[in-house]
Amino acid sequence: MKASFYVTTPIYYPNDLPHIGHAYTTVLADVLARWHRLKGSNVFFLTGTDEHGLKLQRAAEKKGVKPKEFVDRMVPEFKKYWRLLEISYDRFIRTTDVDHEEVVKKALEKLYSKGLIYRGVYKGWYCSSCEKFYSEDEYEEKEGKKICPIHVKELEWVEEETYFLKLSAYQDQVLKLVRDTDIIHPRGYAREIASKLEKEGLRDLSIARPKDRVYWGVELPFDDRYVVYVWIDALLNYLTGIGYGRDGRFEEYWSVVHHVIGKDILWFHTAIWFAVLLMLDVPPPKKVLVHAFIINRGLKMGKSVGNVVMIDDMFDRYYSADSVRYLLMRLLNLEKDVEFDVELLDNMYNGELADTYGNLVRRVGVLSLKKLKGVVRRRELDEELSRTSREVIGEVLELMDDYKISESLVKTFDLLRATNAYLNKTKPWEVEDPEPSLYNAIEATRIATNLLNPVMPSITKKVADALGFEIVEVDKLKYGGVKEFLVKEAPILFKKVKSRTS
Ligand code: ME8
Repeated sequence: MKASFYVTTPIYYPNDLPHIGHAYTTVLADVLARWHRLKGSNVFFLTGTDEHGLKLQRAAEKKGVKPKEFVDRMVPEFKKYWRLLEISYDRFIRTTDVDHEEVVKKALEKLYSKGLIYRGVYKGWYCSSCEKFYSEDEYEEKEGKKICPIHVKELEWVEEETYFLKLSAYQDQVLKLVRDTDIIHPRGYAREIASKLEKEGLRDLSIARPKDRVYWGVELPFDDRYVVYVWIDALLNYLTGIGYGRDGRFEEYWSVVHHVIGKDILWFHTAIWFAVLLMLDVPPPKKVLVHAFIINRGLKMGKSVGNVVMIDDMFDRYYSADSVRYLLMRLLNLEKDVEFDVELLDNMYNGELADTYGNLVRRVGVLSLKKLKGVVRRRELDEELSRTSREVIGEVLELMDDYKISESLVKTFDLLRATNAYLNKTKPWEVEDPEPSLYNAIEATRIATNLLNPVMPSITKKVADALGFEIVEVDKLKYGGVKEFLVKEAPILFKKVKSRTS
């Protein structure tokens, strides 16, 4: 039976265009989706937009349009960028989708009828950019003002009658899931949440907003003066996306769900989400895969800080989706923040993509056409390249299954470098019988290209077409597996960028 794989990204706030921080997460999720397709699994990949709440309401008001009109205008922009980056999602969910609003209402009804929701008064400091309340030990203080540590802007005092969700009743069960299972990855994040739970506990959460303040949301099914708190609405998208309550696929995909998120929304996706799922009698996610931030000048990239790099900027400099995807995944670090450094990216682009991969493909292409009229038959296999290929396949399989994408790219490039060195050593341009050398060089190029396919889907397809092979499922990938290459052309894959320092 085929294995299944379900991967999600956060649903982004469409108050602004997505930037490379959003692309970082979305490309990561896409690479995992493509990797699992390459492993022969049934894959479902969900992304989308988080359209309700105060932040969106205010963004629309600022533009002088109704919230729905505003989000309807923004969604095509997100889809455009994801198309540009070749994001292969199966569904783009919007929290304004009818089936989602139904799921939110049903879930809230269930929680209410189970006696898990009660009325009370909430007082606290709120950040509308995070859409969350900050406690005393979480916010920062500057000149007597309470400041959001993420958006570096003043918090607002909110005091209102609301409804609470009894998260506190689930504190022990949630702590167990956080501490004693391997759901949260990497484990440092699990320790962080466990320690927060131990220190502060899991407090009941205000899950309703009075319509006279926040009118843009899903109405509470048991009190029409309120809308549902945007984070509860948003988290439930992961259930709607695969047909919760109405579709047989739900069971299949839910048991293998991987939530890919940035570390800013870790608490919501662990403490709060695990408790809500327990309340709904839905098993916890299989994985919450967390990454750190891309930072610029020491701060998390964000519109309110004014240090964002846009996706267009990356395309202007590195030309194609494949190179942008490669560079983002090459930077990827789950544990540590990475500084956006153009010089470093230029060097990776020129040194790895252009000089190593591009140059190799061009060389084997040109030589095959010139020396063998493009027909390269299988000859004796080079032992060393064959062994290196086998090792690299094995290591990449392990690394990818451990979400170590950057490391797996480095490994694959070791094979490409070894192949360039092999060409230098065997010199097919001057020997009498260049076929053994060219066969082995193309074969190693094929293996590397196949492994790079999830990260660079178009360029690898172009290389496969030019050199005359197919991208195959990874378990069928074997050195020496191709009898004959019919090389059609020798493409130039990457145009070098002028490094700022050169
Ligand atoms: O939080 N570095 O949406 P959002 C790395 N709607 N990743 C970054 C980043 C950066 N500098 N900036 C943004 C929300 N991200 C909610 C989510 S899900 C049920 C609801 C990525 O538009 C990262 O994945 O603020 C982060 O978690 C996400 O964008 C936040 O997107």
